[in-house]
Amino acid sequence: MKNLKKRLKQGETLNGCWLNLGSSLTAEIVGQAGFDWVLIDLEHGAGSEKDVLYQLQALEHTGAGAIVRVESAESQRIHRVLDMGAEGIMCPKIRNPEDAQKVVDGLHYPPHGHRGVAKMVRATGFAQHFDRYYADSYDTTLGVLQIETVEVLNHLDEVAALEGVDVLFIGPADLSMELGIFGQFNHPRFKEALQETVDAARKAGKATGILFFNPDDYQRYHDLGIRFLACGSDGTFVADGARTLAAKLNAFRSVYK
Ligand code: 3PY
Ligand code: MG
Repeated sequence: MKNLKKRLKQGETLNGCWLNLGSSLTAEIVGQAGFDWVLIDLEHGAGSEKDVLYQLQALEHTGAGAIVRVESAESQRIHRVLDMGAEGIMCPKIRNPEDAQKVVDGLHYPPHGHRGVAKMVRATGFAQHFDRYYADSYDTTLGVLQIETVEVLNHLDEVAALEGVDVLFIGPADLSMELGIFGQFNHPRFKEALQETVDAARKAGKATGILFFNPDDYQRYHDLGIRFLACGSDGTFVADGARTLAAKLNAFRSVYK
């Protein structure tokens, strides 16, 4: 565990990125690069649940804490990735407090939720330290809920106040799409939704997060009080590096031909 939940509670700003290639090798490279956290994506991206295991193993010896975005709040989806050793989960498309409670139920053992118990899993050292894992799990398992539907904007205070909800994470692509202003991140309605999310989280003593692709947006979001920041993905890093290099080589070829 890399103590993401504890560090957020202490008010730290945590820098992260997405992993959407389903690759244990890019997970390892990115994990060694200096990010505080990474998100292994099962909602989108190329990886399967089995690939999550290999990515978590690759990340184990790096400084990056790993959370997994599950495809739905189905408890089995949440249990399986937590049992594999994920430090928390992100759930997309939360609409209301009932959706949020379903996530919390899958995330935590009683009395905080209804997570199913399996002792012989990777997260517990294959039963070697189940008691310790169980005792610490509420304080170490991070619950990240995505704010990206129009409906949830009417329930932000109730969702933020739920025990077990740690981060309200804005999904800018889906949220702007649902608001009918796709990609217009400077649109007044988008900015208003951002501010409402930050305000609700702050009132409840919770953190706010967002994904962006241009590092120059860091200050804008940080100034708003967003502290769980993700920029780019292993896919964008490979694509950017490859395109930049290919363009340079092609430019040299046209000069030195
Ligand atoms: C979105 O932008 O919709 C996402 O889910 C990524 O944060
Ligand atoms: Mg989304």
